Amino acid sequence: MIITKHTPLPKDFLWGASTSAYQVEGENLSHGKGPSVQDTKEIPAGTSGFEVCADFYNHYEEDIALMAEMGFKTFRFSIAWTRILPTGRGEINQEGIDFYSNVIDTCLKYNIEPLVTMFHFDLPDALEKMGGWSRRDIVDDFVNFARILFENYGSRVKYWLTINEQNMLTLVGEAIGTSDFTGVTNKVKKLYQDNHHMLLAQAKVMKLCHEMLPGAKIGPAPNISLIYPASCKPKDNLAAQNFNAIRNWLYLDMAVYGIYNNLVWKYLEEHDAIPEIEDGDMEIMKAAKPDFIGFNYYNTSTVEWDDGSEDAASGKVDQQSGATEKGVYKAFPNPNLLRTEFGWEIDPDGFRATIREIYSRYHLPMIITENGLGAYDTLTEDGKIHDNYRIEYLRKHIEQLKIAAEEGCEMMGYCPWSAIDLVSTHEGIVKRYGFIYVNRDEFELKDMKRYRKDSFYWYKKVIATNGEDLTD
Ligand code: BGP
Repeated sequence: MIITKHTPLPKDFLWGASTSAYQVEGENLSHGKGPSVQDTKEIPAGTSGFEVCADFYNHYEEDIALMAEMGFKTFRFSIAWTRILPTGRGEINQEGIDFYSNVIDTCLKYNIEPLVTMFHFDLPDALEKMGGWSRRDIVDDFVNFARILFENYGSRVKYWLTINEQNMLTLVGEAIGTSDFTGVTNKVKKLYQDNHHMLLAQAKVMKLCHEMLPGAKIGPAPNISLIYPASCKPKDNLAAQNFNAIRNWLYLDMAVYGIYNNLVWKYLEEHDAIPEIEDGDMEIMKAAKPDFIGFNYYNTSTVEWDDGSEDAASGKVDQQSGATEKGVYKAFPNPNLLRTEFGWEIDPDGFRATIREIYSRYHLPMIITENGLGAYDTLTEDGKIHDNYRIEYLRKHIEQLKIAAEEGCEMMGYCPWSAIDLVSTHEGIVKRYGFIYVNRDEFELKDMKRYRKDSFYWYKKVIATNGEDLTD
C-alpha cells in the first residue's frame, strides 16, 4: 500500500492579508459614495468614525506596493456597495467602479491575486431604511450588485467571497452596528429571517458567479471557531454541540449542502422563529456550491450547560460570539488560555481543531480570511514598531495551520487581519492589527505616514520561505 505523505503547504499557497472597505478607505461620503449603515450608526464613545480610517482611498498605490514588498500572493479587500451603488440599487457611481478597478490593476501589477469580499458589514443605508435584510427583495438587490461586480471585474478577479461573518451579523449585530430592532417584538425571528435572506442571496450569487465567470472561485466567509465544553460533564458537551450548531454549522451546512442544521431548526421552533421560506428557496440553496470555504478565526469559545433557571442564565456574554443563550448554553471563561490586551482568548491549538473539524464536515479547500491580534502598538522615536507579541501570535497560528495541512486538511491560503492598521468594528484605530503602521491617533490625524512594523519583516520572510522559516 502506498502511504501518501501530505506536503506542508502547496507551492501556490495564497499568503496575504485582509482589510474591509469601511474600516480602511476613508472618503466615506465623497467621490459619489452613498452612506452605509456604518456611516449612520452611532459611533462608540471614545472611538473615531470612518471619515478617514487609514485613508487607503488616497494611499492605495503606496499600500499595495508595501504589500508587494512583503511578497503577498493575495490581498483580501471588500468593495463598498455604496461606492458602486450609492443607494444600493439604481444608478451606478462610475468613480466607485474606477476606484476598485485601479485597486485591482495595482494588485495585478505586482502579481497579487485580488480576493474580493462582496459585502463586509456595510449595507447601504438607503436599503436599511427600507427594511434592510428583512425585506425579501433585498436578495435581488444583492444579486444585482454582484452582477455589476462580475461584469466590471470578473475578467481580472479570480477569487470571490460572498458575505463576511454572516454569523456575527446574526449573533452580535448590535456591536457591529448593523441590527435595528425598532418595533420588533420577536428579535430571534427577525434575525433568522434576515439570515435566511442572506443565505438565499449568497446561494444565488454563487450560482451567478459560476454562470458568468467559469474560471472564478467563490466561497463564504463566516467566522468559525470551535466551541469547547466547560467540562467532561455530558450536559456541557450537549451545550457545546448546541452552540457549535448555532454559531458555526448553520452557516456552512447551508452554504455547502443547502440544508438547515437540525439543532438550529429546533432552536428556531422553540423561539417561534422559523423563517418564511418560499417555494424554490431550498432548491436554490441546494444547487449552489462554493468552491472553497473562507473563514475568519480569532479564538475558540467555551460553554457550559444552562438549565434555564434565572441564576444560570446570567453568564457573561462572550465578546466575539455572544455566547449565552438561556436554556441552551452559557459562556464560560476558559482558564487554560491567555488573553490579548483587549480580552480576547488566544488559542492556536483551537485553530487547528477548527480547521480539522471544518474539513471533516465539508471536505473543501480552506482559506483563512482573518486571524490576528489587536494591540496598542507604539511607534519609537526612530520609526520602529516592536510588535513581537503579534509575531508570536501569528507564528503559533501558522504552526498549527501547517500541522493541519500535514494531517491532510486542504489549505489554500492565509490572510491575517489586517494588512494595514485600520479602524476596529467598535474599539477604534488604536486597537491595531496591521503589518503596516499608520501614523495617526484615535482623533489626531498626524501625517498618516506608513511604517513597517517588526511583523512586516517577519511576515516577508515567512512568505519567502512558504512558511518554512517562522523564526524572528
Ligand atoms: C472581524 C471582522 C473585521 C475585524 C475583526 C477584528 O469580526 O470581520 O471587520 O474588525 O473582526 O475585530 P475588531 O475590529 O472588533 O477588533
